Amino acid sequence: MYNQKEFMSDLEMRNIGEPEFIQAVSEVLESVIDVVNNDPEYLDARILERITEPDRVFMFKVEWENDDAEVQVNKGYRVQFNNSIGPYKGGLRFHPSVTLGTLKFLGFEQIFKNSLTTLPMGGGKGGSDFNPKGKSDTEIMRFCRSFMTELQKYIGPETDVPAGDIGVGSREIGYMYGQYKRLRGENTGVLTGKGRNWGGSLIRPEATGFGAIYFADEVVKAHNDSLKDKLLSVSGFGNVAWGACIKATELGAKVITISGPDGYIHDKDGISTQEKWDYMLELRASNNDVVKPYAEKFGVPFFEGKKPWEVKVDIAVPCAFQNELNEDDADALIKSGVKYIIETSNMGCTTEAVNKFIAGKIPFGPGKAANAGGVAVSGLEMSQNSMKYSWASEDVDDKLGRIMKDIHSACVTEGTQSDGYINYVKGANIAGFRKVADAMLDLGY
Ligand code: 2IT
Repeated sequence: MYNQKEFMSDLEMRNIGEPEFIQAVSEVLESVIDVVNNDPEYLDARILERITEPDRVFMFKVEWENDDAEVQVNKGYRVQFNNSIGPYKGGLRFHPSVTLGTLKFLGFEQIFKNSLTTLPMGGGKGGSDFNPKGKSDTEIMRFCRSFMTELQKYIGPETDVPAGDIGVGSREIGYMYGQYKRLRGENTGVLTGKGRNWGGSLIRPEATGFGAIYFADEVVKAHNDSLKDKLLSVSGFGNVAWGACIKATELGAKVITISGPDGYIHDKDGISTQEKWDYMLELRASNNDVVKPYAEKFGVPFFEGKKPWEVKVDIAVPCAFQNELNEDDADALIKSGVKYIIETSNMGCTTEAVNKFIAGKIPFGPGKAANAGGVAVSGLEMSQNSMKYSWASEDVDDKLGRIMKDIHSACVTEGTQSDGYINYVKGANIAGFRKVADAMLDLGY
């Protein structure tokens, strides 16, 4: 039998200085501890020790030259966490905050998320402490080239398939894929999130945001409610927030906030026109990492240094960063009458915030379920690359919708409490965990 406290203190001793990883494991453990303790096979196989230790971690140096011909050095990583159900799969994050601990938390979450998608993908994550803010396009290209020169040794279409994450979009994927091809001469599905002209899947750019809103649609329906006329607050202004604004509008809801590291904008009319969506893409492509110009362009209020969780809405949709929504934010949202939380960033809410929502019986869709649409369409991109074929956008969108529906059902099956409250956190963790743990049993050690 596992003792939860002892297991966690032992894990902390073995993973010093990695608080986000500890947090991610602790949240999964909380959900699955009873499942494991009631299964002699899981106990005998020491599943928890094995699933919390990455298969391997690569750490490497990335040397590149800036536009002033000065030599720059960054850290590069790839964490191959678990490949029991398929090739390692997960994004690359370029952000100055990236550490090994960050990527271990993201890789760990990815195991269960990928399992939930129903597609055969294991968990991995990678990235660098490279800061794209203020960099020129050629600097980004040189960095990506150098990063891939090393990364290509560890990845492959049947072993480990990276994609984008924060700071890595189709531009960066393009430069990395170009270098992979230069070095290996292969046209394969070694990366996903590729451009549509060179092997990418339609709907991949939209997939995370669309998927989150499909998931939200399932959540409201399960509560005899609808997205029609609902007010949403979204954080972030990147690819995920963009997709969420588009799909929410399509389903009759209104997104009234987006945010950046500089603050948030409050657009009462809704971020609901093609012009506004296109402007979000422009903002992202500028590499400035600020949202204030949106307020100036569309004449709406900007709240410097503030988070959008102070705005009264029906549904809060964090789409930016881990732990971006804390206990105080949760209190403010609950006080103003929020009805649902759709966590779309990876571990976007602190443990304390999640516990508040659950204690308040507010339906809370965790990131590993709500944002799984992104990696799901990456899985579909892999399928299309393997077949040397491409599906129409309606086909991909339809598959995405069905996957999000299935993820929601899995959460309901595993997470419905005796009082009828659907604990989506527990549901997602147990459903995601079972499949991987059972595969580990089947495969031996
Ligand atoms: O967090 C995520 O699921 C992603 N960044 C997407 C990963 C992928 O392989 O598309």
